[in-house]
Amino acid sequence: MSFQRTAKQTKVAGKMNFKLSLLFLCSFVLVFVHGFVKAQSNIKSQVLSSRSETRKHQRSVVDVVKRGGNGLHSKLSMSSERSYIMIKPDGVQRNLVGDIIKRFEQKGFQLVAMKLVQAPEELLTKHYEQLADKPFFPKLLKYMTSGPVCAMVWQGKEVVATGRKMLGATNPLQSEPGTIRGDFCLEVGRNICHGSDSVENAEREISLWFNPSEICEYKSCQFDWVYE
Ligand code: DAT
Ligand code: MG
Repeated sequence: MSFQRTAKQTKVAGKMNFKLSLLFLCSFVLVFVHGFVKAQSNIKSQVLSSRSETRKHQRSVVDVVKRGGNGLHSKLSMSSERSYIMIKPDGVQRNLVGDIIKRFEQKGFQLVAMKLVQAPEELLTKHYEQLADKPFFPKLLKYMTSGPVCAMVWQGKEVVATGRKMLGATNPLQSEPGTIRGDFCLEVGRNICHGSDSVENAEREISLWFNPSEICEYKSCQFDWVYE
């Protein structure tokens, strides 16, 4: 028996090898293509599901804000109360504008409008219309028109009631130390600062002293550090 291949046998073996290699290559290509297509579809479904999660999250945030569920809506509405605060002519002349503004700023209130005004008598008569029949009214008008006032609108949670506490009593001698009138003045006719006494009066006074276009609307960068 001879172990040497004939030429014909070698040719047949060569053809077989070629076919096997081709088969192997085709299977390899098939496996590769299958894996690639599967990976692509996985990525696509992941992207789609993350998009739908994002949409779901956005919808739920909007719903929550609409309902006021996470407090954002209520946070915005409770922080939108406004008060008319006015530094009277003696406060301006005594360079107390900065000290008074500082107290409101430090408390966390937001300044939304401010201007110096040499107020005409008619405007002050309207502003103090509830005191028109008081004996001190003419003196009050003379004092309030004796120089410029610093007219301001401050905004924030319960700013009207809190602003009144920060001002102190009408008579400075009865104002607690630590309040503006308690710290800076002595006489009722020189009590340096005005603050609205109710939310309704605040809106009335703001509309007397300011045009709507003079009042700014902006989100303070401190907002989320002042309100929880
Ligand atoms: P407040 O400014 O504390 O709201 P108010 O509205 O009763 O007090 O009076 C407005 C201003 O009028 C007050 O800041 C100072 C003056 N005033 C009030 N009572 C007075 C009085 N008895 N004598 C003199 N001026 C007075
Ligand atoms: Mg008053």
